[in-house]
Amino acid sequence: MSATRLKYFQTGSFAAGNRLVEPDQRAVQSDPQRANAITCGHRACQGCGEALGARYALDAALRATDGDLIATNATGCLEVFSTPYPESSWQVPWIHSLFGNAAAVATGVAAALKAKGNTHTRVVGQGGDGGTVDIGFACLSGMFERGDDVLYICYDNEAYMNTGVQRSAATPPAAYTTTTQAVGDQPGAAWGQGKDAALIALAHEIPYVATATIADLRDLERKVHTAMEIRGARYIHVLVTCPLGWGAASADSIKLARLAMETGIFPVWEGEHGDVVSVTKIRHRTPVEEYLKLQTRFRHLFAPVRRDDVIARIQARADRNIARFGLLEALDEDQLDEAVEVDV
Ligand SMILES: Cc1ncc(C[n+]2csc(CCOP(=O)(O)OP(=O)(O)O)c2C)c(N)n1
Ligand code: SF4
Ligand SMILES: [Mg+2]
Repeated sequence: MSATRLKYFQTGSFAAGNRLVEPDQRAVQSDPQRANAITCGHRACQGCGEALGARYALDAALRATDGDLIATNATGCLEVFSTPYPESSWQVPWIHSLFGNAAAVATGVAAALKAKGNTHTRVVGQGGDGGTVDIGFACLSGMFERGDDVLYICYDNEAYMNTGVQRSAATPPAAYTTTTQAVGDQPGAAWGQGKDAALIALAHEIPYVATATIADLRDLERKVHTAMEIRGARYIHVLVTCPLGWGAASADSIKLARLAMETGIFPVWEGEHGDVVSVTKIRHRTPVEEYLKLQTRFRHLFAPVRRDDVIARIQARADRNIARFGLLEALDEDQLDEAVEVDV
């Protein structure tokens, strides 16, 4: 599926309306006949990036399969807010797995379909970062290495939000969570821990791996569509904002996701069979401080004593991503050398 990158006509507002592009380039959400995987009535917080990301991802998967889709869902916010018993917001066949086995349940559904001779119904597994990167990782890795015919989507809000904001292996260093308090010389989540699930997925050399954010929903839709055109194990890691867990304004959800991308904190790329094949370039290097200061999970870096040392270390991580993935064409050689040499 091709996609035209929109220009930002309204500089500074981050807005690019459907009215500015030709009808065939408009987002499907402007179409009253659009697919609708999650209807109104769910209990997500205002501004929940996970609700938005899941809706766009599953809508895209529904369109790609003409609605012939089954979804599995790990325990977590997405599962809880969408299915308060006995109700459900889902408009697709949907099964709640355990916290740690959404990938295995998806594999089982795909195997059952195959055993029945059904080659048309497709399967999507879903989970939060805790359910994916932590407790569900063995099931996911097995799904990858066996090449099971499943698209697995991780909605990464960088902590265990459903149970009250505990650290996961996707929580960034220095972030406050209820299990990484902002105390001591190195406040917040420890440095040198955690893992990059998308790069680990890529290392399995599966047919398709991508990262995305809710700041670029057209890009997310395109990646889901691309993934659904491929058979075998596929993985998409979506950064989704969480106003509650990040201590951010609900209205800043999209802005924060965009800042995560434009600072280099969250690189957006696509990979095939073990290689990165495309990256989303950023226009200019936005200082990480712009991103950090909008979230109370990082407020201990600004008061009562400003921690320039920690902010510089986070900047170095972002710069390393920019250099590693070639995110910013404008970086000159000296800056690139400087970025890769910083010890993070
Ligand atoms: C085996 C097991 N341990 C712990 C839990 C409790 N639990 C439910 S959801 C959750 C955290 C979910 O975090 P994540 O996967 O990141 O999803 P989020 O809520 O952040 O979207 C935990 C610890 C559980 N359901 N099962
Ligand atoms: S706690 Fe976060 S992830 Fe959960 S519903 Fe609220 S905003 Fe969404
Ligand atoms: Mg989470």
